[in-house]
Amino acid sequence: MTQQFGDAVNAKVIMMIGANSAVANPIGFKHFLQAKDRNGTKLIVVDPIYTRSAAKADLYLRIRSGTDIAFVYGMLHIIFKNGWEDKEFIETRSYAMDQIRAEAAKWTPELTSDVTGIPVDQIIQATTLFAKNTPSAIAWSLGITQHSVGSSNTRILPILQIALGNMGKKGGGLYIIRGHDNVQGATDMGNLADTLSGYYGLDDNAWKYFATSWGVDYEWLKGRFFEKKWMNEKGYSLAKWYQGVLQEEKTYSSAPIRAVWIQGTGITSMSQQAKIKEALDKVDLVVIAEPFVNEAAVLTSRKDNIYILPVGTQFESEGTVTATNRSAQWRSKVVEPLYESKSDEEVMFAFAKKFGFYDQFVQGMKMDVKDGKVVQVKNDFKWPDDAVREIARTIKSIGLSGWTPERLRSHQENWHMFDPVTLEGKGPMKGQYYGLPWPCWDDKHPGSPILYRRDVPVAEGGMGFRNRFGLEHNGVSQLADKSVTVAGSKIEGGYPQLTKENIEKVLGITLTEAEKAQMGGSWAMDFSGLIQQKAREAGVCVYGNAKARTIVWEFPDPVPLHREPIHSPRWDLVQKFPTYDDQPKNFRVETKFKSEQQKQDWSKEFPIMLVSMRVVNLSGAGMLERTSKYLSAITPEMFANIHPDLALKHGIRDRDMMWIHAPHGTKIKVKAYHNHSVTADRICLPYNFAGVFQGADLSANYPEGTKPYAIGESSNTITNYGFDVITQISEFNAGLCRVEKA
Ligand SMILES: Nc1nc2c(c(=O)[nH]1)N[C@H]1C(S)=C(S)[C@@H](COP(=O)(O)OP(=O)(O)OC[C@H]3O[C@@H](n4cnc5c(=O)[nH]c(N)nc54)[C@H](O)[C@@H]3O)O[C@H]1N2
Ligand SMILES: Nc1nc2c(c(=O)[nH]1)N[C@H]1C(S)=C(S)[C@@H](COP(=O)(O)OP(=O)(O)OC[C@H]3O[C@@H](n4cnc5c(=O)[nH]c(N)nc54)[C@H](O)[C@@H]3O)O[C@H]1N2
Ligand SMILES: [Mo]
Repeated sequence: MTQQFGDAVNAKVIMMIGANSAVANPIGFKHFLQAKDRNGTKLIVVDPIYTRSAAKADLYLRIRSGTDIAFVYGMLHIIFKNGWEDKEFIETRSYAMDQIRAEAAKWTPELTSDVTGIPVDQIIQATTLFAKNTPSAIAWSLGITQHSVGSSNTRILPILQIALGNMGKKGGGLYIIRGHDNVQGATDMGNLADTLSGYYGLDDNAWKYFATSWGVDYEWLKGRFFEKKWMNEKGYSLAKWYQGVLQEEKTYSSAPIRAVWIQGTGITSMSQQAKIKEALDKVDLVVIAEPFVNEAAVLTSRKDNIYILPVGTQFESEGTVTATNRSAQWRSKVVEPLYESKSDEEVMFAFAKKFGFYDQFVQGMKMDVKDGKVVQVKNDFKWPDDAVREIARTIKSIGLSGWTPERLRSHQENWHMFDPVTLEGKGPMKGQYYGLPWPCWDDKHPGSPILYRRDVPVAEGGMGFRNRFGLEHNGVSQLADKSVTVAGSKIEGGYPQLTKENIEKVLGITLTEAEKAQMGGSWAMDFSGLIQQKAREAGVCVYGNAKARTIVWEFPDPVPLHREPIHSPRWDLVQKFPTYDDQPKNFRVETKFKSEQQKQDWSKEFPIMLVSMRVVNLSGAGMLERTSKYLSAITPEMFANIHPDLALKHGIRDRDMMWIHAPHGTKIKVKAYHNHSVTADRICLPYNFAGVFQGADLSANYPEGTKPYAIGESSNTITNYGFDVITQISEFNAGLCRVEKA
């Protein structure tokens, strides 16, 4: 997310595409409503469903699921044709827009309308409103990411903002709205199968850097792996871990997965529930460490070697979480963990002790930097303060270096001293933004509430685009043009990211021998902090001042392309816009694309589109809220929203039970709610239920006294097969089904 919510009042138009924040992020959505009220900001909503957010829109476009790339190209087509693009921005701060322009040329309003289902006049109206009233902003969430083309979706929207010069500005940018309260923090900390913490890549250099910061021997770390080569291999993703157990499709690992440890993540919220059940049944051991009974324990039929360990909630622990706008927030412990439960970190410490690596696990919290070297400075650690210090010392890639437990605590204790719209601190908090939104380069830096602003100095949160992809590509410089000087910078125009090797030349300085001896190889791996110090003195950003690239040459689609969903209702378009080739190795498993998409015309037997939604009273897999009498009373049963025309065609009356069948032979039995938010070609269902599986009530599987007030089918039993080619996120939001009266 490039902005922070308060900045919404500065936008003339906000286009919400693939998000329903009125339900999923009501507090964030309030900022958009305030922008409408206070500033006359226009809201465009693009969604296959007429959502509660759509109900607040000035303009609502009903898009066919999985066709956003086509839609945005349709917008770009009109923009380029009319010359509405920001030519200077494109020329001086972006790379390869000509290739985007060439693709956009194909997307006439007529073709765009045919593919997306949005009428031509609405495409023109929305584009005109959005492009002619800058700064305009985009908000997106899962309707964009949960597709086989999810990663391309997330590229085409920033490209639109670059084309319009809507980046690095108040009122512009991207609201990429994250999910749970700490999803941003969790990914920043490396809860990902394909990076180390702070998005450091899986390579020897990064491992060695972390080994140094953690005060452990690199050879010891290496020895934790079965073979060295696994160290730099992506792991299994949460979306497809079951394949590592079942080994039906080709997998890449030394052995099948034999045990699963589940701590703080849903299992019943993932697609392919039938496969997940099989995998849970098959492994040797299942451990679940959580405040509630994760319904994975209910889904499996196993009777032994399954353990549920009670863990405290957020109210029973202390530390930082990171919000969707990159701001950290200190969280205080309200009570000690209740009854026999333990905090998450205690469980992890006990785990490490049991498996013999506790000393190494906590060593990083006893280390600090002295004369540029990481050395042990104490014999014990204080949780969570020393964990925060370890993070600040290590994670330079996204600029967490300015974090200290003291700074973050003082923000939490002084909420009233921060401006709710700009996040600027007042009085004693002056010179800091609330939560030190990253990048926060050092302990004097205020944080960066809006990314890529060049009208403010780096020391006050400004920066150019990051120089991440080399100095040139196909003979073209990747550095920003001479005219793109960040305010207060000693260097005119673009410059590369700083390394020990180039820093003297780039900044025009001379290092002393002592400085050279202490300095790390690159800004992202410099424990001495000297690179940052020199950069600060020169008004320069350590990561460079580059062009934003609009093509990603290492991806299967360097230029984002529209590709039909794996299960598409338009067989004619499947031929014209086929998906990717099958991926023999996607993370650790074979993943089908074309072979699945083209096997047959799925839409003949399964003509109805399937879209996910959220309900305001339930969150995630829903167990937490379904154990509350009052919250479950709002949605006491699993349901699907279905248009009366479609329902009655199948003899299904309002509140009748119906079967929904998916292409792979799975089915769920749910209550039909006649509803006009959907059209007669699609149905929409919440994903927040579990406890019923393909018609079978699993009530008997709940440990005594733990059955929630509401149980129901998981929509993910019928989520179709399909995964993003880069991230492996499930195609939760596009699929096919058929319905039948139960
Ligand atoms: N069909 C469909 N499926 C989806 C989605 C969709 O849109 N459609 N959305 C997907 C998305 S974006 C997400 S994020 C997932 C979310 O789905 P889940 O990850 O299933 O979300 P939660 O139910 O919040 O699961 C978190 C679990 O953590 C436990 N927990 C809560 N607090 C703590 C704690 O402090 N410590 C520990 N150890 N445990 C705790 C809870 O008991 C709960 O069982 O679902 C995905 N699945
Ligand atoms: N009450 C509640 N709040 C939550 C959660 C919850 O479970 N319950 N979960 C939290 C989590 S983990 C997350 S990640 C966020 C998610 O936040 P949101 O993504 O805002 O939530 P969704 O309801 O999944 O909204 C996605 C919207 O995208 C639309 N959509 C589907 N396919 C497409 C498409 O191809 N194109 C376009 N343009 N739109 C499409 C859907 O119809 C839907 O309205 O919510 C968070 N907040
Ligand atoms: Mo999420």
